[in-house]
Amino acid sequence: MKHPVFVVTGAPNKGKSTFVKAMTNDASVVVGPYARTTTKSVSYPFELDGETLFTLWDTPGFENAAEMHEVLTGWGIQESDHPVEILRRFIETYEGHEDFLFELEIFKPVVDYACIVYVADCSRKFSKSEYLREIELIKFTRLPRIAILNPIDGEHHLESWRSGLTDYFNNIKVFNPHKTSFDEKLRVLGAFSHLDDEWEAPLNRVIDALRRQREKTLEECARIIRRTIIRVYDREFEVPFDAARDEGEHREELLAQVRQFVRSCLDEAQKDITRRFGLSVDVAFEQEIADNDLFDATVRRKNLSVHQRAMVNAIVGGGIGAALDTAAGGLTFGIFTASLGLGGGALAYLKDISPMDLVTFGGFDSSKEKVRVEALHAELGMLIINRLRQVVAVLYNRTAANTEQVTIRKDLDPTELVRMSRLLGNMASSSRYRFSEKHKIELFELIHEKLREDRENVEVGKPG
Ligand SMILES: Nc1nc2c(ncn2[C@@H]2O[C@H](COP(=O)(O)OP(=O)(O)O)[C@@H](O)[C@H]2O)c(=O)[nH]1
Ligand SMILES: [Mg+2]
Repeated sequence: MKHPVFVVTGAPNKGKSTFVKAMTNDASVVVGPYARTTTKSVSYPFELDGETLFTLWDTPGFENAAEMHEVLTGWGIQESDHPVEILRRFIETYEGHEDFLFELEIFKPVVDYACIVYVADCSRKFSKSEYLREIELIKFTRLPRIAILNPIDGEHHLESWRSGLTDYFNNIKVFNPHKTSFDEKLRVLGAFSHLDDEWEAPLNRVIDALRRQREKTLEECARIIRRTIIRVYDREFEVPFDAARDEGEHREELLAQVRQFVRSCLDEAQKDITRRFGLSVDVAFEQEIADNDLFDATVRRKNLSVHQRAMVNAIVGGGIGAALDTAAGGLTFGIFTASLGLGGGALAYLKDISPMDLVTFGGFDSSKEKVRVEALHAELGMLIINRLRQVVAVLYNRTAANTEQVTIRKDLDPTELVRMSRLLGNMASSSRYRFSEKHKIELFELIHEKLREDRENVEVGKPG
């Protein structure tokens, strides 16, 4: 069976190419700030396991829709004529004719049966004189057709576009390819699937496959994050004792080692995660996920709230353990924050945090040959999880077209914090825990659960 074909059209510079890029995730789609960036129609097949499931055509914008419309109506079309046949005739007649270069590019892929996707910018005024001819041409084909309203600078004229287009299209969807979350993309595919009965099955397959692929990817990401934590906790750091240097200098050197190692582990995990999402590894990351030095105070603050840090340290330190045991079941965030606000943990955070406090150093004994790191703190594991959660949330919602900021709205709740802190505390301090199957599974489950929850709780676009 022939797979579904969508020809993306519209006036110049309305985000047609950006739409194609977002839907296919194909980085090679050319998007430009000037009209006429696209001059030839190009097809972008969407493949899965080597099979093409649908094709999107990126086309140049309309240039001479009014004249084309005039020619067609001048031909005195009969009701019995099939519009696609008339289009064929038009293409044959005007092949190579420079008045209709772009119109021919648009309609050539249409005549083998396709759905027409009309992209318009609903932040600009809907003007009949400007757009009527092109939408009439689209209606003339009697092919399935859908309008995508792209709010490039906001939805100011959404309603006038809706009412202007409603008689011409089978469906109208608002979709901003710059800010699309993964789920919205599936929503558009869902709308596509309703345009033609025969397309429902293949497009549902695409949607199912994308969903399943995402589930699998999240599971893999949870494994990558777990592996990163175990790797970091399991690493031993030591430097030879040097009588000419004091304790502080030895510690600095050890800290530099840990810092470097954690950073390289994070870089590697990030690359690995990026690959799982099928994006290229050299995708330009914005600041929010670019800085992997978790020992830097600013980066650290961004990845662990005052509240979380206080909790992790209080729980691991056993300070308020018993109280938390009973509290974890039903306490709200507010009460938690308030009670901890009085405790040492939160206050300590408000003072300057030091990279040294993520590491416990071994004793400084001049008779020993080496100075070593005794343990890394649970807080470091928490920082790694939060940092990589952010990476996953960004990539989950990233398409080749979308470079917007992604914010995770909901954080760990108290119960999760307690469980995670306890587990990390145990794993950080003993290899017995680190390598116990039971604890490894528990860590995986906690991370996986969080990743699945995060995707419902993200905001795509500049906050506020
Ligand atoms: N801010 C913003 N810019 C967009 C959006 N969609 C497209 N653009 C920009 O508009 C310009 C034209 O986009 P393009 O896809 O090449 O338009 P086309 O000529 O219709 O193919 C490019 O500079 C895009 O980056 C959007 O949703 N938001
Ligand atoms: Mg274009």
